[in-house]
Amino acid sequence: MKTIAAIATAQGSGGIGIVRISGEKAIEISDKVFKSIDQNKLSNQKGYRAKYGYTFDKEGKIDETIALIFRAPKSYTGEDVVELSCHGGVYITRRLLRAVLESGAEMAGPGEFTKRAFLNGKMDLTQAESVMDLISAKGKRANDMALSIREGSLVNKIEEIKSKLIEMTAHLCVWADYPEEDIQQLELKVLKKDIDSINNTLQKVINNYDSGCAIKEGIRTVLIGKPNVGKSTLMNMLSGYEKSIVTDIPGTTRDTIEETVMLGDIQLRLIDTAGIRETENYVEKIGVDRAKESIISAGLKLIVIDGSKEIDDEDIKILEEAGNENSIAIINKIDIDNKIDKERISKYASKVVEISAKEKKGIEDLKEAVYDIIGMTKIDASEVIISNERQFNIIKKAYKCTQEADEILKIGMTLDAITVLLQDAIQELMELSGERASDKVIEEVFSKFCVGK
Ligand SMILES: Nc1nc2c(ncn2[C@@H]2O[C@H](COP(=O)(O)OP(=O)(O)OP(=O)(O)O)[C@@H](O)[C@H]2O)c(=O)[nH]1
Ligand SMILES: [Mg+2]
Repeated sequence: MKTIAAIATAQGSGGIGIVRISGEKAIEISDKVFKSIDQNKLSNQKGYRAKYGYTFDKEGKIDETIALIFRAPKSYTGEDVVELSCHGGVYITRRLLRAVLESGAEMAGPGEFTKRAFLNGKMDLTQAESVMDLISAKGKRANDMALSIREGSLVNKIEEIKSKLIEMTAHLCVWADYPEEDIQQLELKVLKKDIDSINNTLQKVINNYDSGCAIKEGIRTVLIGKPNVGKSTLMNMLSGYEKSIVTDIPGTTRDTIEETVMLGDIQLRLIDTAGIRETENYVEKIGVDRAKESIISAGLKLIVIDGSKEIDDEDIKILEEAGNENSIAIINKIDIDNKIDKERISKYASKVVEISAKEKKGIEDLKEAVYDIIGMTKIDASEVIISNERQFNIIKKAYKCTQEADEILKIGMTLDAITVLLQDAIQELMELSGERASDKVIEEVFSKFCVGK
């Protein structure tokens, strides 16, 4: 396989920039561009050694550089790898990469380092996919979720299920040689129990998918309510700075304003909107329409009500418009007064919380309500959470097979049919880990990566 190279660090100014080289000739090529100050060649070094020196091209010295050597198979890709760390400037790293390419390496494609790691058995496909998720994680939960899959939580669970399925189909094949009367009831009971347990595990992974997506991508969350109830104050409080203009003039916010904020370790893609009311003002009217439209695509709706005043028909109308699914009624300004009965409005929303956006009170309750709605509180730390559509679809297909096997077993159909279904489930799970994935699937997975990863 050809030796590949790419800039592994972000394109921009930074303390350090790394050019990564992987392949049979990685060390030989590095020796052409790198001179250690002790004159020792990299090819004479063992793995896991770092050397200090300079990199050069035809025009002369490029920069001070540290060369880090990994020897196959003990490297990220499983091949010989050299990482040349120079100062992190766009020009320097590009010049160094050019020198490396001119010395015999070829430019790496998107995700090619990780793809090689996969092809060389350093990781399975789910672990490879988690690398991108780790890089793009924006909060602790997303970080934990990706790292757990990177460390093998998903592949291990799938391996466990697969081994069980293989054992079961092997048994079934043996039984197939005998008349069914000979199969002991007890054995059928064990079979049923095993299928049930597999179904449970797969179903849990499927059920947690939405939470996984919410953790990874953030939840599109809309802030709605009458004018002047404190939507923008809440937005600013959550984002930690004055993103939205706050005044005591009703109708201050005229357009939708978006900001990504963290609530606990969950990311919300928060949208502040114009206060909803009947208005003759042309510009405000457009804003009100936009506010109403934003409700449709929101995964979470925060309806803010001014608690220092009696609730009125307009508040109720907005609550009704938002609906009582994935919605939180927020009674704000409780530092002044709370004239609103929590119970009375509980039927309009999934949750009701009382806060003071101005005095930053009640935010814990808000966080809990959000966690409850997206199912975070139900997730056990030991469970595998996925946020990847490919994985989700495969697990769903495998589940369909095992579930059908369960049904067939219940109605006492032939064991042959069960064997076929369990074998199908095994095939699906092999696609998940990449053992049986087609080139097209593999291409697709790595095409989403950036160059250098
Ligand atoms: N006492 C008190 N005042 C608040 C609180 N939240 C907001 N306010 C005040 O209420 C007024 C309106 O706040 P905004 O955040 O602009 O309200 P809004 O819902 O965005 O209003 P529009 O953009 O006009 O729809 C401002 O004077 C805020 O300081 C609160 O928790 N307590
Ligand atoms: Mg506002």
